[in-house]
Amino acid sequence: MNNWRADFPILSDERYIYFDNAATSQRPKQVTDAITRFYEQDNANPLRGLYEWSVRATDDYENARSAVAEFLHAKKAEEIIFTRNTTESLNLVAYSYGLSHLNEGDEIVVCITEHHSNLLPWQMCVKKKGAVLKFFETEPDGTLTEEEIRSKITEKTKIVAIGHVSNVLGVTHPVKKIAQIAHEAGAVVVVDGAQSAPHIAVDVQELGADFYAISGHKMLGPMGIGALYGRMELLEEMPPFLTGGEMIEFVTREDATYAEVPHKFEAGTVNAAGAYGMAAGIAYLKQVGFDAIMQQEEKLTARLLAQLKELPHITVYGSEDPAKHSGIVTFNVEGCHPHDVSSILDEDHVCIRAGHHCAQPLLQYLGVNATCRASMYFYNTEEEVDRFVEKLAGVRKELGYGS
Ligand code: 7TS
Repeated sequence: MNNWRADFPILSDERYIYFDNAATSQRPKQVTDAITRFYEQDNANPLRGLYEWSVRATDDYENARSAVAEFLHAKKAEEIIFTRNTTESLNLVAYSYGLSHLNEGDEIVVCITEHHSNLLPWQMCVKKKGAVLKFFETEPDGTLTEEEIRSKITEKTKIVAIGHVSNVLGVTHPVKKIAQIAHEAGAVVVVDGAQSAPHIAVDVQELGADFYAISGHKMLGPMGIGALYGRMELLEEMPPFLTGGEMIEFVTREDATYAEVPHKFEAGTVNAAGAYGMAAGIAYLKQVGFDAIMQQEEKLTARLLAQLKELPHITVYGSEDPAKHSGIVTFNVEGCHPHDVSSILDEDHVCIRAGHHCAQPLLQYLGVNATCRASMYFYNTEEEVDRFVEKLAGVRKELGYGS
């Protein structure tokens, strides 16, 4: 497994332990080379020029769309809209679908584990349309029961917006079951796939997702490119989110008709190099394979959980089962603020995330203000886990505790 590391130039400095992969992954050379190749060989404004370079740039961009469609198992490439990231994808759904379909008293259901990106857009809909926001509440280990799902989805539910994998607990929510129950109630299902797409094979048709949002930068691709899958029947009847160049069919002084899906949702010059780089990241992930990714993450998580159990003063959040973490381990060190823990670890070149992880309602639910989070990916090693725990074991002493 570790031979993959050689493709990641930033990981060649062995002093560093990068355990903040849930914030953003690292990129293999294949991805940065692809971006360079686009700019050095095919660069022109895509979708508008009638000359060779522009045609090549357009092909790169549209082939990337097909690659994302295949990756998510969408029925058609046109069901993929390129955005900047998961946040923009979810805002697109909220502004375009949400505002045009919600009425006063309609219910939107999210989960208590949501990242703010899959919460604030729905709060906006609630404020603008007089809709009502409801929350699935999880078991202490982060799992969701069918009983809880059924108790929150009613005939008033119009949208169920669910994060597939929690960025704090790493737990995978039962999206297929949620979609089945939501569809029976006549609601659409919006899935925040920011933390799932890098770790597990996603099939939007099999899951029954109506919308599925992902970020390129969390799955080996560049920053500034993400995607939204939407079911074609829904996308076709939705109004545009942003307006301007490239998303029109015909414009008069007073009015405009819009381009077909997906271009209706891609106003302005697109991030073709980003899309091309994202496709290179997807090609790389395919080479590694999700079975191998999950296996390595589970192995590392099991090792980390076992060692943390042996350390005094550590509280771990989430499941005891290493298979239910997607490589994410969230914890606290008794008596130490997570920011202090992270800063002390940084002196040893250990990179973890500390704070509220943009999931404040979840932290309130867990009864904490902040936590530390180590998030591992397939290129991390058991040696790094051991070294990380060794460094962590010294943190309390650094802060003046006897042990
Ligand atoms: N949804 C989830 C579940 C996330 O974890 C994140 C980012 C987002 C949405 C937003 O993604 P973006 O690409 O639009 O920014 N999560 C994190 C994190 O856990 N640490 O830094 C960013």
